[in-house]
Amino acid sequence: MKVNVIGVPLNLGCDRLGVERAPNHLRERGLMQLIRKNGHRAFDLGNLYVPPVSEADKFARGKSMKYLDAIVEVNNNLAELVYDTLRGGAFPLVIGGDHSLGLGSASGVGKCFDDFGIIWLDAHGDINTDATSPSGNVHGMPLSALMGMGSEELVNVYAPGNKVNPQNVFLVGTRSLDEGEKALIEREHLSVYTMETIHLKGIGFVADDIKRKLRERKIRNVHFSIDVDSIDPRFAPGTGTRVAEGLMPDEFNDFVDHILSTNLVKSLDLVELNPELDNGEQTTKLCLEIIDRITARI
Ligand SMILES: [Mn+2]
Repeated sequence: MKVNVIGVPLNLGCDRLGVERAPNHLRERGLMQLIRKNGHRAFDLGNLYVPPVSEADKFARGKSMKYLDAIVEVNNNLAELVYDTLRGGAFPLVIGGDHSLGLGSASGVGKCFDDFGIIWLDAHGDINTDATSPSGNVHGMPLSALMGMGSEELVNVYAPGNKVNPQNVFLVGTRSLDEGEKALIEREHLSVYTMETIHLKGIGFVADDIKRKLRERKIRNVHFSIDVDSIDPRFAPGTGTRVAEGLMPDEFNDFVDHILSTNLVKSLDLVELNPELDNGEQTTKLCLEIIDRITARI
């Protein structure tokens, strides 16, 4: 199929240098050739423009959300690019950058499909709001904003209001949740599959459970958002917010295979690779393997 690669060299959501380098880093190591090898017509749409910021911009809109204006701007543009890509019958492959970009990419998906679900593979919840975030880093808030919770500026990116029904959100690999996030999960009855659940019941059970729910809810389209920190840091050290006891590569691959076998995945983010924090090229290589695996199955 036609695959549009969209680079998002955004680090404002994690407020740490290095992740912005990941899209070019992967390109220089054969990203496009890898996708073409799997039989796709792959186009590189380049990197989205990220406005330059100064230290004064960090808290220009209050202490609770750093670099808010620039992050909103980038996400708005990303949403339009993802929407156009889907409308053109192509697969958007969004390469981060930090996970605040999930807000824009899933917003673009939401404009294209009335019924869609989000599978968010991550060590964290990314469902803080401006009221609950301990850090003010927006990469911890995109998923709550997509569900219509938190600051208006984030909730109304690209289109007014919530983009996805909380019922159709699936968090997987979770092992580090803030108090406000735990409260939101309870309140909204979110489908969260923690590492504890995965260890107890197995990744196959988790994937089957998600597939069953997608079927029951007649969801025909899925946005798959993969944070590299979902994988155990022994295998993926090159990321900014490492949490121990993550997914083993086999579990990760199993899960990806299960989810892609549904043929419901219409778009993908791969985020939070930080080449500057990597152990040599270990995590970079892993990311290329992930993209190879995924593009061989779409
Ligand atoms: Mn994340």
